[in-house]
Amino acid sequence: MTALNVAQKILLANAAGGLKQLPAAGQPLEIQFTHTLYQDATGTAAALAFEKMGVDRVKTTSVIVVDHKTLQVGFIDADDHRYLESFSKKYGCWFSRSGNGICHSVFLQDFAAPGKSVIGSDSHTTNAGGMGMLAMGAGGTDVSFAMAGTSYKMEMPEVVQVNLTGALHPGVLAKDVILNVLKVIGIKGNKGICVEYTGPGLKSLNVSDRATICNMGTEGGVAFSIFPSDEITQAYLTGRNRAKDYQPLAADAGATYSRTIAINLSELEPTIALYPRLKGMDKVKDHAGMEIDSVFIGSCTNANYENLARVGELLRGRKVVVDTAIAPGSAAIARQLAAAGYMEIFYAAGVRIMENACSACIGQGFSPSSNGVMLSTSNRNFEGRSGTETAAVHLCSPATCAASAVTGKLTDPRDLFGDNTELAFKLVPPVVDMASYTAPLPPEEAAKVKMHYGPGIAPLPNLDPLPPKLSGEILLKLGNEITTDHIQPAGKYLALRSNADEYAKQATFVQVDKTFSSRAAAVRDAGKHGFIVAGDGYGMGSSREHAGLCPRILGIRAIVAKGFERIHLANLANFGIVAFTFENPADLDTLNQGDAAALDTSSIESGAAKLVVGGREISLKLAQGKEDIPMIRAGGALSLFASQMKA
Ligand code: MIC
Ligand code: SF4
Repeated sequence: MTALNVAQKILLANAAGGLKQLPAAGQPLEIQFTHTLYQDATGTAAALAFEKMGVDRVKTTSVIVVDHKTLQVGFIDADDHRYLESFSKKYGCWFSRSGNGICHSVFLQDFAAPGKSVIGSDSHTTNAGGMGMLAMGAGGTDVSFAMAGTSYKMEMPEVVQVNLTGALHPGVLAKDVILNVLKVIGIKGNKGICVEYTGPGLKSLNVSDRATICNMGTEGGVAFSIFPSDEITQAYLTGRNRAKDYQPLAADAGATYSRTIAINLSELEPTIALYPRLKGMDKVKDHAGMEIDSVFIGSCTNANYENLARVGELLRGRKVVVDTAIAPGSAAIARQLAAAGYMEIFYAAGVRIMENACSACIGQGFSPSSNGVMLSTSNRNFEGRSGTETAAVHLCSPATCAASAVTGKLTDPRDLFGDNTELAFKLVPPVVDMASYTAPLPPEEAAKVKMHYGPGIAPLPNLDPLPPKLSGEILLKLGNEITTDHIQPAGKYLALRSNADEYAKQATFVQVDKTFSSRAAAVRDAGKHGFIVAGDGYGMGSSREHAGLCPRILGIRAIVAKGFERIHLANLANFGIVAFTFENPADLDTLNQGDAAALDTSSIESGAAKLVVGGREISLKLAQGKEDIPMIRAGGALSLFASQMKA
């Protein structure tokens, strides 16, 4: 029998239909997920899609968490929460209400289990890979189909090994590890790979550290990251009264990988990812002294007990000199911090304690000032994400953030506290409180639940089939690394997630070109079709399917780019937008916004098509899989589903 690595083992264990042997890398593979996760920003649209599927009860362990839209200025957020709560009760899910914590933090602590699999409507669902779980992010429609019991189609990834040796020095944290891994793999073009962590260095990383590392693998665009499940995993689960969920998971002797990256933890230093889009990944000491205006310590990446307790030790008896906020990852973490005395230290240091939610990570409060410089422990620093377009947000570890909050300048924590400062912190028992969730109702009770639809919740639009001939104009020409925050920004627009028409009208590409949505709607209303052309890395970042749905509502039927990121490419197919790459990437230079363009879609099954611009033919390659074509032709996943139901 072939020796398997951990990634291959977990894929095989969760493959649909009792598969005996995995396909070669790049070949189709279907996964039957055991768990699913929705959060409130993507969850309403996903739940509306689930309701259209006519299934009475979810087929997976399904967890729904309110964590993104918790500002509740006006009725819209609260209505969405109520809708999700009623959905959760009606269809048999676990519900975690506002304040209970960030979806990935609560999922890790109370639901993630080694050997199992989760697909979530949030790109950082990968966090649970730290528990030896197959954990992937996807668009909400894909998650809803998985909840309804359908297998998820993906390509068998190549498995890249990151072999860890040595041990981290005090003041160097898991965040520094992943920033250094990202420095090697880059932030785009990794859609066909997954990452497996191996080596003697594993022993110095606890489950929270491992989750931090898997969480931010998403920033590299990899399908998922995974750690083995060992005695450290077992101790974590036992501490949370979940010893029965433990199962060991290790690579077979002689398992092979497509590539190996060697990281010696002892050589790593505090690292900073500069604004925007994780530029730099430099040593903190190379930028030490940079003036800062504010510090945010939170997010699903590293707002865990161990990291925040270390922050507590760094702040003990000190005062912060810049506006500093801490948002614990969950109520359980906040209560553990309180029990250990760290909440008192935070308040005494002058820190603002925020809700146990996404908070400033997604521009839901604590936006920096104009031209401000913020240090943040979160995982993304896309343009405008903080809510302040002119501000720069640099990403670093909680230790670097805490040291810098005390000095008011970017500071290597070892400079403030000494190279040998053991960041030992107080360990108190974790807080386990399953009563903080609403557990799935028994079917008889679930059947009686009445759904709550607030006035801000609009049904999903019906999407028409792809015409055989597209003809219209290039509405937008874009460069490289267009993120989903460029396409469909969050921040103050998050409230519109439950009303896709309005979200499209007000927000699509608003940061790039304020005229886009009205120009696109005019082309659409004239019976023509809009095209977008772009560089490499199109659609990086979030799993938000509105970045596919809203452009589609505005009449975009085809996008041509030098390269696409994985989740977004699937979202485009789910909403009936056909995606192509250039046969010759230099052709992008010859195209301009406003050019009249036409495209014959009648034979895209061949994998090729021509974009006709000013009499010239530009050769294109289909970026989506051929198996996606029926869905794209039908107008999207739900349109295809509806037509199959009728047949
Ligand atoms: C993010 O971190 O960008 C988000 C907000 O959590 C998104 C989901 C969303 O857009 O609602 C993600 O990571 O997928
Ligand atoms: Fe929430 Fe930020 Fe994590 Fe996204 S990255 S789930 S916004 S904390």
